[in-house]
Amino acid sequence: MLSDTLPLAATANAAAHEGYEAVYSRPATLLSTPMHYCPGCSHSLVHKLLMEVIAEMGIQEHTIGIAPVGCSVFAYEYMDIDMQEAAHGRACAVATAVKRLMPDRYVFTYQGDGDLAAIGIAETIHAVNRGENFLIVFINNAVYGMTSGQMAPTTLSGMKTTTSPCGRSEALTGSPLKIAEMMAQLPGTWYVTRQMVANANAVRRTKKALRHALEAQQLQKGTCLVEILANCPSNWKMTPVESMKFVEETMTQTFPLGDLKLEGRLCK
Ligand SMILES: Cc1ncc(C[n+]2csc(CCOP(=O)(O)OP(=O)(O)O)c2C)c(N)n1
Ligand code: SF4
Repeated sequence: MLSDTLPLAATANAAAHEGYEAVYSRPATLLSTPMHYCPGCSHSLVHKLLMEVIAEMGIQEHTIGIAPVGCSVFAYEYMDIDMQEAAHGRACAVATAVKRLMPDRYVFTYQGDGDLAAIGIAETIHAVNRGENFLIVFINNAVYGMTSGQMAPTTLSGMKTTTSPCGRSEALTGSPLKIAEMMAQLPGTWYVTRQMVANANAVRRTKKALRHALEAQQLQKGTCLVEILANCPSNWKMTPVESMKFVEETMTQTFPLGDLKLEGRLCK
């Protein structure tokens, strides 16, 4: 049976292969607006996962997302939920206000590493330290994507960026900031995990983590943070396939995957 929600192109394609069942469809929470992301960019995949979770939980009318400044600045054009734009780095401050004013809503921020770990690090730490009851979706692609690939706090040691053309030097700029590890140390966090979307299993685990984090909001026990290792093929100057391989084989060396805090307790 073909889904009514399938876009025309997919329907036509499936119809051309009679006898086959269409298994992929767009969740009702994800608008059909063409996305502006570069081909192969993780942002679009994470948008889809997040929207699938919200659709599956039946909380479309009860969720408010806070959009960042960065490549995902137009997230509100794609997610069919209530959304509020925040100034660069201020998503956690805005989310604090939204959640406190409307405690019955599911609230999440969606932030890149420039947004969360650089300009917004103060807002993030203080919101988490207060144990604000929302979800932070942290997209770590190791660079400032939107502004053409400058070094971010999470840039890997030795990684070349437009502002570290010879490779990031720890002596000059410190070591990559491990946001998930830092946040897990704060008593305000309830659930902290690091995932990626570089292969099918990892995609499934990321979706599970997002669902777990949103469900945890009902408990009102504190902040949940899902860090997702992402690619930026355009600024890394790699093909999408090469960039996903880089995430899987190189980024995970600096940023190990897995849960760091479960039910308010450190895992490792
Ligand atoms: C107050 C302020 N400072 C700087 C900028 C410029 N700026 C826009 S996006 C961005 C970095 C975005 O990088 P990141 O958060 O990692 O997201 P990505 O684009 O990689 O998804 C910067 C510095 C801005 N828009 N506002
Ligand atoms: S510049 Fe990088 S992060 Fe931004 S859309 Fe392109 S690939 Fe994605």
